Amino acid sequence: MQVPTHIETFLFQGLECFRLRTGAASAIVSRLGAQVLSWIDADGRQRLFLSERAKFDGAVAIRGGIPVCFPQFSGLGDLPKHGFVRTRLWDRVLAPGADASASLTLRCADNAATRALWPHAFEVRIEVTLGLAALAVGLFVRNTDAAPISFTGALHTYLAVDDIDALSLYGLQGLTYRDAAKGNPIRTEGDAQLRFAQEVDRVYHAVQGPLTLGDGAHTLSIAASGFPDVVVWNPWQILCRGLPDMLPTGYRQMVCVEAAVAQVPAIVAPGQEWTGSQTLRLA
Ligand code: TA6
Repeated sequence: MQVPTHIETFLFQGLECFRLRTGAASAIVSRLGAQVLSWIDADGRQRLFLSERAKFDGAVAIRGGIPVCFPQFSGLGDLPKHGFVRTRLWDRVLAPGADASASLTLRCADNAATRALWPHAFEVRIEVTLGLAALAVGLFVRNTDAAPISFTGALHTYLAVDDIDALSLYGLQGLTYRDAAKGNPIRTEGDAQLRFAQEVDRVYHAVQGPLTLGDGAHTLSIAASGFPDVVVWNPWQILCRGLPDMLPTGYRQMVCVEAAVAQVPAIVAPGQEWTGSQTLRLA
């Protein structure tokens, strides 16, 4: 059966956005940051967290959805935290029949402002594909410079959570991780399920298989390719109170499970392209 797909442009929170529809599922992607801001599944359930206090003025990154962190993950270098493309206006890459597609591609490239911070020529693209029961986001990093480029980054996915006390993340047991919430020691995950009862900020290395997020009756499979690391973040109560763009109780409604290049930077030769993706699938 052919599933109807459609893309339209519209204003959301004053931002130029695209709405993708595949059957009864829909997603919203902002030109600002090429950020997915909403994914509503075919049952009408919102799967991404977007803070009620998120700022949409472009001065700071939008708190929620799927921010694109590039060319630096977090504070792993001298650039602004999480790089500089979260507050860039990206352009749509239009192909014939694009408005009847289930996929949207946005691009941004170096300019004088990025070269002042990071002296490299590059082009990055984000491709968002909405399926009936899945959302996939691809990141493509093309080196348009004459010398190799090296970057870290992430798809900083904020997932909506019903009950943080009942939440479990499966699939990390046996992996080493850097515990950023505890002063960065390297540990090995001993538990089959990660539960949330305090601040969690961990970079898991060499993640192979898909992870499973159990949220009461709702289960999500989280798979990645190309990205070697997975970052799991929940600020919990005290840090959350210090975030001006979060409700004090916002940490109870979200968890970030991020596809990342963090431990070892990716190196892209001139003229080459690096590709990574994250797929969220209803399970
Ligand atoms: O990915 C986890 C993390 O690096 C945390 O340390 C936390 O700071 C979070 O990202 C949010 O960063 P942001 O710059 O968006 O406030």
